[in-house]
Amino acid sequence: HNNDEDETRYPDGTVKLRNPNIELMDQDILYHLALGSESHDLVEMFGDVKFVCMGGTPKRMQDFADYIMKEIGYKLPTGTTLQDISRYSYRYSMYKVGPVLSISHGMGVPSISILLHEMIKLMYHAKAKDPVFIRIGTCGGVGVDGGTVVISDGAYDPLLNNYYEVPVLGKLTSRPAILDKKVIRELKALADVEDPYETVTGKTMCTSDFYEGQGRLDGAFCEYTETEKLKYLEHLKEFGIVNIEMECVPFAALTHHAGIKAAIVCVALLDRFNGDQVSTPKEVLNEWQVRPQKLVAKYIKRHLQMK
Ligand code: R2B
Ligand code: URA
Repeated sequence: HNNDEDETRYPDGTVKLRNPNIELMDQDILYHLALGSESHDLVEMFGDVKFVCMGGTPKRMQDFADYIMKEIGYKLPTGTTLQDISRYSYRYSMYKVGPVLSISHGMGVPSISILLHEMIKLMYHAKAKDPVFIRIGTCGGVGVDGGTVVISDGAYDPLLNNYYEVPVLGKLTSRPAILDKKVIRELKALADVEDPYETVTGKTMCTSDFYEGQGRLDGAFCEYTETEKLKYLEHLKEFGIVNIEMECVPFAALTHHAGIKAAIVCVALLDRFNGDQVSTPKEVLNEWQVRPQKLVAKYIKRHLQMK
């Protein structure tokens, strides 16, 4: 444990909240999860959580829950099926498979940041010990082929700053976007050299828009040339950016601020040097999207066996 962790976590690994207001409240309603600290026994429901996996879509996260269930050999209580715990929120979907949570975060910075506030508080209320947060996502490649798995080793905004800036009370606050080096190393080591695709590590850029924000030529608007786009991608590549997505900066910053270890594993849907449209057939994309899940499942299995 380094100093930062001591500040943000209790010796037993439970999450310390850096907000004194919460303890003074009668009840904390996790509105977008359809859960509450008084209406639900959060310790009973979530106290055993070790891995919090997040990804954009409800379908992918339900598939991941089914997949991880098989992989870790988890059996649901007889007569029950996997339920979306947050179904009454109509916002995010959450599935629990033993020590693994699988949750959808929607698209972009605001959506994942709301979820992270509530997930960090959920871990605190539940007294979960040393939970690791992992984002399983999709991205655009910068000089890497479609189908490539990218483990982020840094999270940068479009100005290439590796911190998360949010206006708070009319002033910009800045929090460092830091992912866990050890988790990154372990994930990289678990990649199978026999896989018919590459697994690479590199810097990830986070944008607030899919089209102009990522230098695409195919949005509703475009006021730059293809040459300018390619020059920009070249500039990103030289800086070490290997992929572009829309959540890494708040994900890295808010988990780090909470003293929670975090990693991001994405599959590239295309190499942005070759185009902008996601035109790969659905069946192929579906196979690609399983790739990060396989790697994260290996990581989870390995850690469950170590105990
Ligand atoms: C990757 O894919 C989504 C946009 O298509 C966005 O959520 C992201 O980060
Ligand atoms: N997600 C993104 O944010 N960008 C892409 O190019 C593909 C997926």
